[in-house]
Amino acid sequence: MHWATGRPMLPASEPANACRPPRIKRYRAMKTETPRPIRLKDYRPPSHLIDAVDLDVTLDPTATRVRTRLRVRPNPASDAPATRLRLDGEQLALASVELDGRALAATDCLVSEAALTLPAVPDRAFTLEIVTVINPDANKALQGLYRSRGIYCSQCEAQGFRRITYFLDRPDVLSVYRVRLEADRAAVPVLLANGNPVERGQLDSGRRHYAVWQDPHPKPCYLFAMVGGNLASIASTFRTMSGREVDLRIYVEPGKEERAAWALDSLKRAMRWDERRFGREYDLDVFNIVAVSDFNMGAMENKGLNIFNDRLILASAETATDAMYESIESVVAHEYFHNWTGNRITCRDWFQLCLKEGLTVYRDQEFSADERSATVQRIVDVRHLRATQFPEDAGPLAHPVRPESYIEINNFYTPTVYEKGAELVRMIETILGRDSFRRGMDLYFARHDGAAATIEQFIACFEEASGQSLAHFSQWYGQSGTPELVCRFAYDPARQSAELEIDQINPATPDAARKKPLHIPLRLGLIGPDGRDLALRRDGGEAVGDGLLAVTRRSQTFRFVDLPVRPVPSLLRGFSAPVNLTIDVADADLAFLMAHDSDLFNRWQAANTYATRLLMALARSDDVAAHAGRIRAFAAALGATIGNDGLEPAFRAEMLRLPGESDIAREIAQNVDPAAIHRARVAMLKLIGRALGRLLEDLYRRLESRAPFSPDAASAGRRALRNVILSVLSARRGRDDAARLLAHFGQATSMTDEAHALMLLAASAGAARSQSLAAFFDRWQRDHLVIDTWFTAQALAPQAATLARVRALTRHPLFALTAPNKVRALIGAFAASNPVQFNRPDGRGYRFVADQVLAIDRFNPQVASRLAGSFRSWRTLEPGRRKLARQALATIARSKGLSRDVFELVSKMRE
Ligand code: B3K
Ligand code: ZN
Repeated sequence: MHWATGRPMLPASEPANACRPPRIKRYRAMKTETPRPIRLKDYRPPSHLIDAVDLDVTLDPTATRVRTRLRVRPNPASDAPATRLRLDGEQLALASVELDGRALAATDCLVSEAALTLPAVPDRAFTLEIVTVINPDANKALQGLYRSRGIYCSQCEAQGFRRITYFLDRPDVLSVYRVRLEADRAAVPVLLANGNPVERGQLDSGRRHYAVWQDPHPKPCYLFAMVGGNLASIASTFRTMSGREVDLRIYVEPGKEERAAWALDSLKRAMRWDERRFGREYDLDVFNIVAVSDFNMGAMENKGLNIFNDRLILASAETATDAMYESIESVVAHEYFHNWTGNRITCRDWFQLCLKEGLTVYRDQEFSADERSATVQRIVDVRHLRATQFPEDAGPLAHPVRPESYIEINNFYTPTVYEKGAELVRMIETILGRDSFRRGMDLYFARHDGAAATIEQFIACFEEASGQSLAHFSQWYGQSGTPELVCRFAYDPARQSAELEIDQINPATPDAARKKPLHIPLRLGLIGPDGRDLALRRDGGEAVGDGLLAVTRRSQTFRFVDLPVRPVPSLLRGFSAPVNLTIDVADADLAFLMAHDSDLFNRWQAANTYATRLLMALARSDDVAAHAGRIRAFAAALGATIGNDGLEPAFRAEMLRLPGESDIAREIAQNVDPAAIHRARVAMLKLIGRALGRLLEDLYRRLESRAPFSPDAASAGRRALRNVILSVLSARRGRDDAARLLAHFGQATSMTDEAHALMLLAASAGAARSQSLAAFFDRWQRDHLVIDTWFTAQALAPQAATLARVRALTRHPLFALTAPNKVRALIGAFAASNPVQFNRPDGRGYRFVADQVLAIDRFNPQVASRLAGSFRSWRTLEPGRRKLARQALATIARSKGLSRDVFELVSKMRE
């Protein structure tokens, strides 16, 4: 009997023989007992497999009805009893259950807050039909099915499908899906699901309609997606390498179609690149992308129906910065690349997450490197890795790229899994060489297509394809912490040889005290006084092909011979491994590397090391005059690069960008005083601005462009250099500098220039600050994406008044705590990117963020948990701030009803 046709949950109409529905707790986080960790070593195959899923969904804002028909069979690979079936399910109103067409009695099924258990199913294949009712409008966790600005959309990774229907919600259960969606035709004219469209029609004299979608590729339920709403679209076609025509379409809010052109162009370039570079062809007749406003993260790779945060789709010259254009290009590519690395081959369990994420980040980085400047891309990626992953690895949240346990899997979509995971793939390529790496990838695609795989299986493909053992290397996957290479280089003029001694230190982390030495590929060069690389020959005459050394032990010495002159070593070229490297090099040698290294990444690294060294010295003593000579010498070395028109502007921009305050804090590592770091950075910028004034002013003028806006890499590079110059010149705070900044803002012809100037103005004092913010607000208040820049500019201002302003802005009519983009733009930016005000010495920054974490955790645990992560480096602070941060964390920990997400993070941070 079905009793979901009317309202579910009404006990009066409840038939005696049906399963009793669970009492729904409406999207409130709950914690009844201390959550227990899930462990990799406990992995067991599923008791059953689900070969086919047939869904029939009737969309309704508060009572969407989902009829699920599952073709279930016992899993031959499982030793669990085949007669007991436990299906995951949360926040569901269960309406009915039928097995092979027979309604189940209440005694045949047990319903809890987390599952539906059928204790006596047949020991053979059977069909299960389940009807659930869900409430999209009440769903502010944005997991499962919800509505964003009137658009129904779903988010199932990691465990959202269980909020749509009861299911084996784990990635190693792969099924083919047929989905029928039905809705009011006027309110919901567009109905989309995974796969290919197979049927559509009208009902109820055209008042209602339906669409049927079929996905022939078996997939885990986390890749399921459905969308319904009033959406407009832009379309194009793509002819694949074997000549098939694919319809491409991007759905956006009506009126915003033109702003999706760059995303569509990026998609086509990504599709072509994956064919050329990896031989991967797209495999459905259509590829759809939908942009929605409320999304917990950037985007989601659902098979054939990617769903995106609209800030990663919509762009126009007036509204998007170059950085946004770049992000759109790389995230569209990333989600597309998942079609093979993630969707065709998925993960056996969530511990293998880096199998799809690390690999796909590696692929999108390579795509961006090919589309843009490879050197600049590497610099940007390494900067990002160091800014996000290194602190994670050095703090209480350290975990291996493949973690061994979790309480809440959503807490493990981390920089370690993504960015360090990508570095591990890159190291495999470095160690094996490009051709063997490609053969390994080909084998992986061929062998595991259509299956759920593990890291061991991935590694085995490279070992087989190359004939090389990766046994030692693969320990990277299980060991957290950033290795440190302490290097000493000594030249012996009498013997015309040099020795490079390397100690590998593998620091203890809270998750594991004992560490093993890892296999670290170290690329190096030795540069002669004329600026050219010398031939690398090891003792015994062995040539070091491609400059690659294998550091495998705790202590190793490499001896190089036939060196007629003292060379300057250039180590870790291209950042060949995610490690910290220290070597005692003179300032003069760093200046030499900045000017001569044939590896452009290491030229940037030399500048970065040099600048960091000076900034650390400045932060230790406020005596600027004592350091002025060294800073001027650095500025002179920098000036030679910045003024070199033979180098591309984007690279010069990276050279001129000083390390950020958090970068300096990371290097200082203990007893950090964020205010001293801030003062040091301001002072150094000012000195460089003065030392290079004429050169920078001249370049600033020469880089001005009157050409129409184009988002290409070369144009963006020129804007980037001009904007960094503007920052350095503005730091001098001269009258001309203030005028230049105001003119830059007032005459900006792109959002890149406008937003950059706004950030600088918002950080300044005086009338220009409030006037520019007001002007920006007037111009952009109706654009829900651009206005985020206005929130962020205010959140990042280093003045003491910022906290009060941020607090007031949380009550602004355009702000909503339930909108993740707004939370990230205002509170997230304050906590993560304004170190001096988040770490106020009075602790009010911490208390404010802790309060926001608790408020958000009541309805969106994932966003709350991300925000709580801002405290991850609290132990590195000086004692006064450390104590206040600890108190704020204790306040969160003491609160009742924490979600699993926040509970896990805060517990780890306090350990
Ligand atoms: N796979 C998604 C991330 C899902 C996050 C779930 N908490 C997007 C991506 O990495 O491509
Ligand atoms: Zn991804």
